[in-house]
Order: sequence, then C-alpha cells, then structure tokens
Amino acid sequence: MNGNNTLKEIAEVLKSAKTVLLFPHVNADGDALGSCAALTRALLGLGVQCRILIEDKIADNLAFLDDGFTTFDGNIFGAAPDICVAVDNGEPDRFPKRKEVFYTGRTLVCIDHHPTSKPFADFNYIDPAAAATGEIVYDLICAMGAKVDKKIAEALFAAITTDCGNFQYSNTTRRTFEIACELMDTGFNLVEVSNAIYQNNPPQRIKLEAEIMGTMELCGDGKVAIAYVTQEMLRETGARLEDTDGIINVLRGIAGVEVAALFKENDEHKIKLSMRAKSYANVSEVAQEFGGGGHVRAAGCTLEMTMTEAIATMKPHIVNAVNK
Ligand SMILES: [Mn+2]
Repeated sequence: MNGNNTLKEIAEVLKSAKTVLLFPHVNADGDALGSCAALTRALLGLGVQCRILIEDKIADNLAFLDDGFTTFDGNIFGAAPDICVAVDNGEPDRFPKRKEVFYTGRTLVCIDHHPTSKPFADFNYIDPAAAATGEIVYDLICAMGAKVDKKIAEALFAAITTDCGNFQYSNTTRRTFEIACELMDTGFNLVEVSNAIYQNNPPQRIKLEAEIMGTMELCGDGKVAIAYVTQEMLRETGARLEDTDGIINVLRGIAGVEVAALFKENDEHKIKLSMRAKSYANVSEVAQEFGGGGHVRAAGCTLEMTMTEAIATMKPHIVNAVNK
C-alpha cells in the first residue's frame, strides 16, 4: 500500500469540500456504482454537494442505486468541483470522455482496489486486498463519522456482492463477511437488493446468452472455454453489449474449465476480451501483455483487430496460462 494516504486524511479532505464529483469507470459495474452511491449519500448527509458523473447509461439492474445522483453534465455545480474522485479505477483513461472534467477538480482523489492501479492523484487509497471498492468506502464513510443507514448499506452491499461473486470468489475475505454483517445490522432489505441485481434479466439478455453459448469452444484439454459476441448478435437479439455482463461466469461454471474468455466486438476492429479464472490461472498476466489489466482471476484487454484475428492471437496465450 505504498503511496497511500490514510482513510482519515481522505475523510477530512472530503468533509472540508463544498462540491465533490465522483468518477466511476466506464460501463460502471455494481462495485463502481454502489460505492459511488454510498459515498454520495454519506457526503450529502454531511452537507457536501456530491454527484456521480457518468458517460454511459446505467445497467437496468443497477438503476435502483441512482437516487437522482448521476449526471452527464460535467458542469453540474456551475464551477469547477472542489474535489474529483476516481472510484473503483486507478486512472482517468478508465473514464475517457470525462477525463478533462476530472482534471478541473482542485483536489484529486483515487479510491480503488485494482492491483494494477498506481497512485496518481493528490490523495490515494488503493487496497488490492479489498474484495470490492465498496469495502474501502465502508471504512471511509465510518472515518468520515457518517452513519451507515439502510440506503448506504444497500449500496455497499450491492458493491460488495457483485465484485466478490456473491461471496464465492477468492478475493472474499473475513473482512468481506465482517462488513456484510455490519451492513445486515442496519436492517436493509437483502432479498429486495438481491432480486434487483440478480433476478432481473431482460428476456433479450437470455436470448443473447443462448447465442453466445452457441459460439462456445473448449480448448486446452477442456480447461479453457472461449466464446464471442458480435454486433450482429446484439442486433438480432435486441440486447446491448452490457447485457453480456455475467455471461462469462456461466462459461467458467463448466466442469473442468479453469479460464473462461469472452470476446466482445465493440466495433469491427476493436475487440474487448474479458477473462475469468476459476482457481489458479493468472489472467492478469495475459491481459497485461496486451496492454490491459485487472485482477489475478479477473482481467481484460482491448485488441485492435478483427474478431477472427483476436481469437487466433489470444487462444495460445490463454491456453498457456492454464498450463503454467
Ligand atoms: Mn471493483
């Protein structure tokens, strides 16, 4: 944790601000949005103006987190924000369209748990041991002296459950459960939150899932499952690229599979590869070799080539990762 400030320092900085703008990464996931929503509620409660600046539409199953907090307007406060915070990401390239606005902040803060993140802001707290940024935000809110109420608990639980695979991934620690216990003590409605996140699939997403499963290929002696999604498949099913979130876990769920790889066509020459390992393979290494990053068991990179080229290029590297 070299180069980190203390949460107490960051808490004081945030509390002394009049305006705070939060920056989740693009295609904000449950952790990014849940962490931002919780921090927004806590700061608003302390009389600090706070909004979440986004650049793409929020996923339907996370919309419940947004209580009028998100905005597409970088000038929402009518003046440069006192503080801009990168949340659940460690570099402004993870929010490319908002990068310029980020640097207008008088003080810059980064709160993240990605091991590939480096301290880049004026105040940084990057803890790769945290299963979710939501865990750090929980401690930060406590350090701010704010009360963790039901609504904050709901948002933090959403952040944590989504990033640790509902307490199934190897990043889950004793601390993860401890925080979950403390959130439960607020009496938030667990079933309501879980249903909103996990039992809320639009039918076109399931149709898309069927299409993607149709492309599945097992290689590396059945230890690697590869599948892809093209823009044409999205058009045919009426689904969006965000609807592929979570489908990779179905691939990884196959008996004998160690690494699941899902290739997503952003456009004809831009393929986003997501990789998830089950128990031992280091997919972060593979991603980093191609300019990407992430966690040891969950990482990704972007490839400037066609789908056919991307799969042919990456397949040997992925198979190599499971045979190490
Ligand atoms: Mn995260």
